[in-house]
Amino acid sequence: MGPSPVTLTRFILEKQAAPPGATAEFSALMAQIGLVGKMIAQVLRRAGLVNVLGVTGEINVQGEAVKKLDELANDTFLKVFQHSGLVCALASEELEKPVHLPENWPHGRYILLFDPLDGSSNTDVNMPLGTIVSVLRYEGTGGLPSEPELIRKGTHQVAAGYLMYGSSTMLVFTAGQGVHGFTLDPGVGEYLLSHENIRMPRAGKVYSANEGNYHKWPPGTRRFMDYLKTPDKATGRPYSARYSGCLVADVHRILLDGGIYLYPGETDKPEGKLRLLYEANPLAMVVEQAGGQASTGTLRILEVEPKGLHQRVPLIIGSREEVSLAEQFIQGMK
Ligand code: AFP
Repeated sequence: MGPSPVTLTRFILEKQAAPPGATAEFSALMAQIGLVGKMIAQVLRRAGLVNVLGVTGEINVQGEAVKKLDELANDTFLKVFQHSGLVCALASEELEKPVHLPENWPHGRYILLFDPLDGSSNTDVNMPLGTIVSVLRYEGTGGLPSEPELIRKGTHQVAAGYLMYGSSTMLVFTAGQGVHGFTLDPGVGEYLLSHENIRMPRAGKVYSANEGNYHKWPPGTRRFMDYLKTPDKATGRPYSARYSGCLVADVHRILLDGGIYLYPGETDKPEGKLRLLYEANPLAMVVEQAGGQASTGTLRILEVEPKGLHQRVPLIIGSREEVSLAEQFIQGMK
C-alpha cells in the first residue's frame, strides 16, 4: 500500500500553505475553487453533446436552456461563491462590472478576479481549456470594497492559481510559499497532490506563440523569434514550437518543462490581447513562485500599475533565461 493520498484540504492545513494567519478560511476558499473546477470539468467532458443538443434549440439533459460555456462557467463561480461567506467581491472576464455582495449577505475578506473559461475557442475541437483565479484580501475597514479596491498591482495578490481541463483535470496554486499541483481523481471527486513544490527549469526547449501574428510584431520581438529558430548546437537551438490556443495549457507545460510563452504587443496594438488582472497577474505569481519570470517585455508583470478592470497587457512568461533574453531583444539591446 503506497503513501496515503494527500487531498487539497489536508495539504493546505498540514503545510499551512496559506496566506499568513488565514489557513482555515483559505483552505475553504481553495476547496470551493476546486468545486467550481469539478462542475466546469463535468460540463466540458460532454461539451460536444451539449452543443449537439443545443444546436437543435432543445434544452439539455439538465433541463436548462443551453448556455455558452463561458457564461455557464461564469455562472458556476457566482453560484458557488455568492453565498459562501468567503468573499466580499467577485470580478470576471465575462462581466463588465464587479459583483458586490449585498451588505446583509454572509461575506468574507477575499476578493476573486477570474477568467472562468480560458481558451473557450477550444471547446468545439476538444482541445484543452482552463480557469484562472487571482486572490486579493480586502484590508479596508468599510463594509465592502469599491471597484478601485479591486484594481491592484499583482504584488498585492495573496494567492493565485488555475484549473486545467486537459487529459486530466488539475488544480495548480500558490499562496506565496511555492507552487503545488493537484490532480482530480474523478472516481472519488478529490484533488490529490501530484506535483508538490513545482520548480520551473531555468531554461527550456519550447516556445509558445501564435506566429500567425509575426508580421504584426515590432522588430525586437521578431528578432527574438528569429533567434529561437536559428540552429545553434551550442545553445540548443532551434526550439520546438507548441501552441494550444489555451494560455493555461501552454503555461502549464512551460511551468513543468521550461520554455517561454509570448503574447506580445503588436505595432498597432501595443497592449496585446491578454488581460492583466485575471490572466497575466495570477499566472505571473505562479510562475515567479516556481522560479520563472513574467514580463510585458519591458516591465515585471506584477509591477504593472493597473488602470482598469479589463486592461490588456503584453505577456512574455516562462523560464528566466528565455524571458530575460526576450526582454533584451524587445528593448533593442540585442
Ligand atoms: P479565447 O478564450 O477567446 O479563446 O482566448 C484564449 C486566449 O485568451 C488564451 O487562452 C490563448 O493563449 C490566446 O487567447 C489565443 O489567442 P490567439 O487565438 O489570438 O492566438
